[in-house]
Amino acid sequence: MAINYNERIPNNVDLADNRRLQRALEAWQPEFLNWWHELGPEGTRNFDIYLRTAISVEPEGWAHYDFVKMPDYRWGIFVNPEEADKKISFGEHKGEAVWQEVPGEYRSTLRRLIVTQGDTEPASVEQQRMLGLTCPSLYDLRNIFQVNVEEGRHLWAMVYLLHAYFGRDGREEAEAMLERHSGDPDKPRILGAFNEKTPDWLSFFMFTYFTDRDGKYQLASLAESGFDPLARTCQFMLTEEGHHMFIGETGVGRVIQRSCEVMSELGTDDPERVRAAGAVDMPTLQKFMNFHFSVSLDLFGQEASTNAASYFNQSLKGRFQETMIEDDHRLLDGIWPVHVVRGDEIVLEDQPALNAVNERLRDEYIKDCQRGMTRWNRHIKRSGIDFQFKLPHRAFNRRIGNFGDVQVSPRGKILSEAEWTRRHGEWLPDEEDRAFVQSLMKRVVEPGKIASWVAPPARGINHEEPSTFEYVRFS
Ligand code: BYC
Ligand code: FE
Ligand code: FE
Repeated sequence: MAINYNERIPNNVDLADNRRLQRALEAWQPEFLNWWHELGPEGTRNFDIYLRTAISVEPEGWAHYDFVKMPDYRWGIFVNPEEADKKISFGEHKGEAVWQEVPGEYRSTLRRLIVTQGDTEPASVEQQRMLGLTCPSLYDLRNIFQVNVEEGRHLWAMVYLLHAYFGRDGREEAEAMLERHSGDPDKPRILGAFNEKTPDWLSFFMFTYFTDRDGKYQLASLAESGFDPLARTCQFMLTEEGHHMFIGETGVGRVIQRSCEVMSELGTDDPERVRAAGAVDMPTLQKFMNFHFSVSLDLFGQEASTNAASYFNQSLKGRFQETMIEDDHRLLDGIWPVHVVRGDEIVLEDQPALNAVNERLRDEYIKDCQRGMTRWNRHIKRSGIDFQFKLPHRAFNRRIGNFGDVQVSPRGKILSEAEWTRRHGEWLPDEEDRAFVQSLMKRVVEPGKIASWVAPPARGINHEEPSTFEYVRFS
């Protein structure tokens, strides 16, 4: 299953054998490139960047590392191979052969899922487009480009499905992907988090830790789909996703490490003095975590969702690692504990598992967020600093679902509007915090040099030495 790079659109889906589809995608390609030039990474023309490119979909050896001149990156369409005799693993169609074509009755539902997934990919590129101008090091500059080109490729992945399986409506949806824009008041991106700003590198690291991780869980659920082309597409996207979350975890980790070093050198944790030394104080980091975690929790949808129940029943979107779960995979009479507001308290209540599919996925996600945070906390402890980060309560700062119209503290206490107004600045970054973080954003591009607020990476990309390697060459 090697990928053919001799064609205009690199692919492993035999595009050359389907002239109509090939022509349709070749007509979309220049629109994508226009979008990339206008709303992709700012000021990167002619940068020579050390990037990985997919060369096969085999788990081993799928990636090739080399310098790529920025506009010449080759976005392609890569799908995992079909498995012989693969069966649908959940929902009404459990046990039937997976579908290689779209079942007529699920056409609009599937299209909507694919459009929602696809919409997030270019949205994130738009959100991050100015960050190259203030990169903390060449290593980080290279990493953000890597994420951006791969999110661009994820858009290609969804656009391929739309063109290949949804005819004219699919082509129209593919065009609309380039017409909605992050934060656009008239044509915003579909999901909330993708209309927020990513104005600085701390936000970028938080985004790749918390929001790309929603990508992992959503893609994993779609990778279970009875519609096999979607499942196989998402399986390959997940291979790329690991590195995005790695950038998030190590990025936030390096910021924390630098703050710990500064606190040890100064012999104080006084936030003002940490800031004066050019590092980010721990309370500010906690506020950024609170923000990105809560905004990402909204991406899982409502706790009780008939949409999610239908997706599951119709065998279109499964649960995380569906085949590893030991139950009937139908959820006919299962229950799931769900957080709900009762009076002035938040309590756990058993609800039908079928309606709680979103909440169950959110539960998995929260556990996963906690794992990286535990690793950060371990490093803090080891460096002798008396501080531990904590995930806020899942009801904190939510817009969607059971907690969308109550105000809740990070510890899970329901607050009056007045108390929220008075106190939210303790929990979420305020303008002054954001202005401070922005003041740290200075471009550093000498090989091996690094900004004041972040520690150097422990390891380089593809075993290259981070202190000398020129990850990006400017010409
Ligand atoms: N913002 O029944 P509900 C990624 C809407 S990230 C705005 O709970 P459902 C990436 C909802 O659409 C992964 N609106 O909805 C990461 C619905 O609208 P209607 C992206 C929202 O469908 C970083 C209504 O509220 N992939 O890949 O069960 C960088 C009722 O809600 C939001 C996917 O999302 C929101 N946050 O669940 C790059 C997978 N939440 O019907 C990339 C595909 C809900 O009233 N999407 N609404 O008009 C889905 O599976 C589902 O659409 C959702 C929502 C899980 C998002
Ligand atoms: Fe993605
Ligand atoms: Fe990603």
